[in-house]
Amino acid sequence: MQIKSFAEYEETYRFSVEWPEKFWAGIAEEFLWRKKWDKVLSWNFSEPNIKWFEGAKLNITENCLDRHLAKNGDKPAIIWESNDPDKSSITLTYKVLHEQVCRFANVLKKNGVVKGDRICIYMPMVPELAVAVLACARIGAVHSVIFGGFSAKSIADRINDSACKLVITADGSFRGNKQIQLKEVIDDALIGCPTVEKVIVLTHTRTPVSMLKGRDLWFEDEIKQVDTDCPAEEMDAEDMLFILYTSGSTGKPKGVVHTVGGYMVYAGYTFTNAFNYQPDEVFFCTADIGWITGHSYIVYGPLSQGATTLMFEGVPTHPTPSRLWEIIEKHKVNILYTAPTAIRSLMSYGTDPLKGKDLSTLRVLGSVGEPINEEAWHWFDEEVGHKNCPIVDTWWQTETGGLMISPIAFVTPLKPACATLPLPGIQPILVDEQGNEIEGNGVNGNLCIKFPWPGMLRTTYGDHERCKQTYFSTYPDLYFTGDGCMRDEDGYYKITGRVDDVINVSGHRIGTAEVENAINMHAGVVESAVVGYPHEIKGQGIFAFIIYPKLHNESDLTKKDILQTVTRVIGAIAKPDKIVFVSGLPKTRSGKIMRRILRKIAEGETTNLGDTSTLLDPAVVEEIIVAAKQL
Ligand code: 7RM
Repeated sequence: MQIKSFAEYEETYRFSVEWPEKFWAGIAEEFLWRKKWDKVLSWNFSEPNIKWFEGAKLNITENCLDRHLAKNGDKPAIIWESNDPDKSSITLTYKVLHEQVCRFANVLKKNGVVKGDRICIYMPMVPELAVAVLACARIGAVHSVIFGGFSAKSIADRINDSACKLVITADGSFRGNKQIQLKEVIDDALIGCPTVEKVIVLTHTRTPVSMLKGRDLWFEDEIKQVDTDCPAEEMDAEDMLFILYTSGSTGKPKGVVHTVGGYMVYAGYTFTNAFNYQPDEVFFCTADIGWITGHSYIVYGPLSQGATTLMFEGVPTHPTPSRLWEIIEKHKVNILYTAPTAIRSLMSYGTDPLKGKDLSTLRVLGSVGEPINEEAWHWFDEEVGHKNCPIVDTWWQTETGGLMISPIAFVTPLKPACATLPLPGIQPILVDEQGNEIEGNGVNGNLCIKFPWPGMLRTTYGDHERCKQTYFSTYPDLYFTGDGCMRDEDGYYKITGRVDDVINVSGHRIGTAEVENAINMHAGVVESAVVGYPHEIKGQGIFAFIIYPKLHNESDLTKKDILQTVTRVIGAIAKPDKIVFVSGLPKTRSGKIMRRILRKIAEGETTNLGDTSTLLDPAVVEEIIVAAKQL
């Protein structure tokens, strides 16, 4: 199923558009099914209702584990590299991983988990996290992984939204020189989570934790009490595999739902093709499993293809800016998949940290999470790839399950900082504000997808109407991505960034409304408006304009207090980088905040603010400009 030449890509692409069902059935044939499908696809984007491989029976872990045992049982499945460079790495072969997954699946069963139950996972980047994820999938439980940087309140909201029955966590996590007391955060969260019956706690940082009688259990104790035989639960292709919460432009994060069959086929197919994975290669994705990139390209994509996936607990620049290069050298990494924010951060140390590091095993490089700037692209190409490794700039989303618009390594002719062309089966279209298709090349528009693909979201958990409203109602019969996009003279796609109120901070999606709600919870705050602004390392930073009438002399302390509130309500990842206190916000006569103007001010623009004729009170703008300048 690996595409070998550009001509073959073009031919495959044409076929996939003309005969989508035949195309995807052909790809799906390469996976292990207990029973094949009765129907490849039924769909409409109006409800929406999307079903792939209806009637098929399978278990994704038999594809990720069991089917590799006979030939590749002793091949490394997961190589784990600790946060601490002096600690030795751990290798789990397919045989060992299979055994651990079965064992932990039996632990879940022993604690009353059955098919369909939702399980919250809040863990450090350790092998047991992958084991926990796969153990859920083994028995048909639905995992909801929450990134280690979210607060107790965020966790509680997510646990309650999907009524999780059990939580899997650890005492704490290491990230660089920071430690997070994961269990403590879970304890705080669970005060408001009546559905959670059991908490399984892994020992990792060896920080003291409180263990509640009758609720909390040690991971290490539990796995001793079960055996390693755990037949996989037979799943329907359209049974739920996982929920992953993601931010949008309004309200609370949505639980994006992916199902077993289509997601598996899509993650596996895109992995093998875009990265040109070869047997025995080591694939290193630097994302956290708490995000979709980790789900699809640390766990499911690589393992479904029998690959070796490297899992790194720490951060690329700790304890020194050479760390990432040392890991590549140590584990002879062949494919490196990372984010522009990481590249820019590494780039800021110059090329000294690279000196003497053997990166000659690298064959393919990948970028994901945000638009990559040309400077970072060239640095990656020259200093890391030595102009010898194709860079795949992969555009996709939590909702798409896998890569959508991306070069295929060694196949697609590249352009710097460009996601290039849709993968087979993906039908992008650009539309204007009214939803009219923008045809031809050399054009800009809002990026939509007009035909289903197996990895797409099926619903948002517990609220199908919200899924419809968010993704399928802006433009009838199209999936709307929320991204702006240019199609250049050659028909290549270049993503320009979000066109909605979502900020992309270091490749993490943060809704402006969410941050505003958090700020507004702080005593003394009357109103706030949050926008993104260009940030050298993070891509975008968070800029908050806050009305706080009773400001005292120590306004810096008040700022810190507000940051503390945001940390409590959402998590440290949503802390504004800049705060200005203002007496009013630019509003239209109908009371809408004119974010367009605030965005310009946040970018440092002072004169050219666009059309301000609908402003209720122009004096407010003058004041804000002065205040922003003084930062
Ligand atoms: C995989 C992931 C999705 C949003 C998406 C875009 C932005 C992601 C690229 C990109 C330009 C890229 N999922 N985005 N990849 N923009 N070029 N290669 O990041 O759900 O967390 O974010 O990220 O705005 O809509 S996500």
